[in-house]
Amino acid sequence: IEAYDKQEEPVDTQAVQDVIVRHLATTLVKTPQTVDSLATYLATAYSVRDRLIQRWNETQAYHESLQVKRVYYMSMEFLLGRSLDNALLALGLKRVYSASLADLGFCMEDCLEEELNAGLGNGGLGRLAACYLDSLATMDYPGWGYGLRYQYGMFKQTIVDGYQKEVPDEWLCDPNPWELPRPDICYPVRFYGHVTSVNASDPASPPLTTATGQASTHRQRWEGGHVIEVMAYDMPIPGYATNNVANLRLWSGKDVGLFDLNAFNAGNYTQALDAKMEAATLTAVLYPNDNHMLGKELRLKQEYMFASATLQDIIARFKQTGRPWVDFPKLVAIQLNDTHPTLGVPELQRLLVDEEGLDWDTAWDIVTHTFNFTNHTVLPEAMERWPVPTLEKILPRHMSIIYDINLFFLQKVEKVYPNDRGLLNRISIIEEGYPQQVRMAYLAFVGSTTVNGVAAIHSDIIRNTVFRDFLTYYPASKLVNKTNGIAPRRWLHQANPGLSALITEVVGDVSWVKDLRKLTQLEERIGNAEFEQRWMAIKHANKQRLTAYINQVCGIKVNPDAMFDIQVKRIHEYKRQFMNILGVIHRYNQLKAMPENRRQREQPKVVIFSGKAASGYYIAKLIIKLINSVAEVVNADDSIGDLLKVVFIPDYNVSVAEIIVPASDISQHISTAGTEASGTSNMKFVLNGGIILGTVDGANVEISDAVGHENIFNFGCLANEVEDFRHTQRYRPMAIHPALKSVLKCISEGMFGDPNVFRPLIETVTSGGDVYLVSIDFPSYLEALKAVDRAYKDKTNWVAKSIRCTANMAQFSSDRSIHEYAQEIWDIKPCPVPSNT
Ligand code: 26R
Repeated sequence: IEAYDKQEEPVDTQAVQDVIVRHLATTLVKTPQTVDSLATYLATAYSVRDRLIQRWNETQAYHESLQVKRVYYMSMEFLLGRSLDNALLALGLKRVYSASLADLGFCMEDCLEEELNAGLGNGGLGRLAACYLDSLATMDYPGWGYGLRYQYGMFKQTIVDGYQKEVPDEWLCDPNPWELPRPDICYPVRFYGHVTSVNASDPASPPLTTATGQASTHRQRWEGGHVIEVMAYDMPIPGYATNNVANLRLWSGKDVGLFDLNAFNAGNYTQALDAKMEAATLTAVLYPNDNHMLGKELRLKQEYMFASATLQDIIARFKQTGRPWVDFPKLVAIQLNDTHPTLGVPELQRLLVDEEGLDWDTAWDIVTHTFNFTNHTVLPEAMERWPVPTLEKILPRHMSIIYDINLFFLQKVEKVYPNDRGLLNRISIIEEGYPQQVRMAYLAFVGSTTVNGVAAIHSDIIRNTVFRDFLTYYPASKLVNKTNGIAPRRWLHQANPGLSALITEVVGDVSWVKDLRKLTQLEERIGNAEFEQRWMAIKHANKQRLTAYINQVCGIKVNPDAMFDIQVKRIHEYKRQFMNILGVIHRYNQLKAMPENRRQREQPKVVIFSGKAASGYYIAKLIIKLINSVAEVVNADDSIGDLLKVVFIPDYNVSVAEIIVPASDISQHISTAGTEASGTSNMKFVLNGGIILGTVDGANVEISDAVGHENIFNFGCLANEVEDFRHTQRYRPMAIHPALKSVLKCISEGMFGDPNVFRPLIETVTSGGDVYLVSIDFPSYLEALKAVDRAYKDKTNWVAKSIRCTANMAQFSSDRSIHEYAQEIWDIKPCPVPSNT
């Protein structure tokens, strides 16, 4: 790591330039006359990629030769963002490359800006998967990610007349240097068709004897329907200051796939072509809804093609080792990132029983010792359930396997709890009703060794709610907590170069990037006026960078000397951006009501929002409209000026977050207690010296414990009070607090434009049961905002808080999370790849 710090890599700028120029000329067919910044970016990326591919090959070959156990992180979403800057820093080549580009007459910053974001995810869950790959690679763990290569990732958001408009995300319109097409790695995936029992006299499938010497009785044949072909694309994921390069394998439906030969032979040419078309459609688009399940058949097909291709691939690799089937869990651990990849469970069972001829129990033992499952949400509407008739139609063999899994499971439970029909009903994987539904979380639970929540409070909640009954049968130790983390490489070293340099100076070298515990050394500098000055200067420079961005994309001029109060995340009722903007209206009214001399003593503030709403989420879209309408009125009010500005930054994504996160004075994480599983942006802001204003929810709780409760602003009712309040709200509407009443009145009297537009939004609080308890928490929220204003006045105290926050964030590094998963769930060990040079 020393070498990375001092840039002692044995590369000179001339060698780097030569490779870039060669790629410009040969790969991109550019002459000095035609070269532009896109070509420069691409040539630079190709030259970095050359190095990555070499290490990637060495890594895979090394791990294969040792037959080490690997983890496969299965996730329908990976929000990677950009790769070039990250790769340059990981390889210790940032400075050499900047100098080389400068020599060639190009600017590194412009070059980095050319890269499109890989936005193959919605929000928290997808970005977590990306941070986890970074940590796996950096800590030398043998690990791969598996996901889908959507043609269109998360939509681009534009704001038209204050409303969100969705624009397709054409992230693949430029060549993508970070993916390696693998036309040789393809698998067939079947849909529909029918199941027949295997005929012992059929020479095509002789009755296999099983590992226990008995003929498999569960073996079935699934045939007919149609078969599509799925192809792999690999993305190298570099570890920081190590030779290890992990792999992210993304599947894509092939538009030129297998012809459905049956249909073709029957003379039905167009039907045969349908299957080819469908394959391309399958991975065309990422479903942009998070925390709300839509029962779309195309989504189910995506989930299955993902599960099937991945499990076929893992099995093919396992077979190459020549090891017996019982060794499968000794070489393979699979993590299910929420329930989205859960069809992997019945798919592995099917492949082992039907294709490989193992008996049911041997196969099931392998399956349950291979999978583990992470739950990321408790919102009931986000729980995946698929109708039995749909599954029977599209995946008939899987439906019968799920029935059997459920039957054997319930039989075992019944032995322990005889005569408890209620219990059996409650924990059945199949939910009774019209139609019956398969509860995917239950299937994942039963199919896994270990199940985990993503923050301490969240794990406690799922222990006492969704999985409560399961823990009367399974040992309590089956459900564990693994608090989320964030990659310090991207979220501090890369996003905040100023602060990173200062920390490196304090620590003495850059080793903190791999060991965040070293940040505690910052505490010694608290009280050192010169250091505190520099700390604040860096924050100010980051606020200037954001100010320039806001001016560029919104055309709004804000004052970087004002307090920056930021809430950026998916727009959702449970995250309560609505409460935030109501607080803004309250502040505006108060300022307006003050005499001029009093007003000028108030703290100037910029309230910044950013985030996308699911395209079909009407209320969330109205929240965006309201924010923009309030912004329009407030920002145009000359009597208020810099005292209050409201900004909605369009198209929140990873790159935008990298600009926003380092620039907060305060950030808001104000979900109704018990609804935000963890949150990860809270960690990002605090790591960058931002203070947080938050409810007692998700990882806020552990962050408070780590940085000290005096350094965080908490408010609102507690998770265990929420149910009682909800009942009170729903059946005996409580008197609405006068402050809330008056801001709602402003909206409904037209202060922010046509009040009819906002009526459905207001009604969520006044007559819709106020499910997220805005009316309960609003008074304490206003108090907390006041406390923030007071504290911000005392700059010395504030900077001390800020330093203390950063200093105590070690436990929120994804390195810590991954280390725990590796030791306590996956049973994998670091396996550093020796250097060849
Ligand atoms: C459509 C449906 C199946 C669906 C539900 C939920 C699709 C996507 C989601 C996303 C959820 C699971 C998600 O992103 N959850 C977030 O996970 C983060 C990482 O653990 C947490 O920090 C965050 O609190 C949680 O909301």
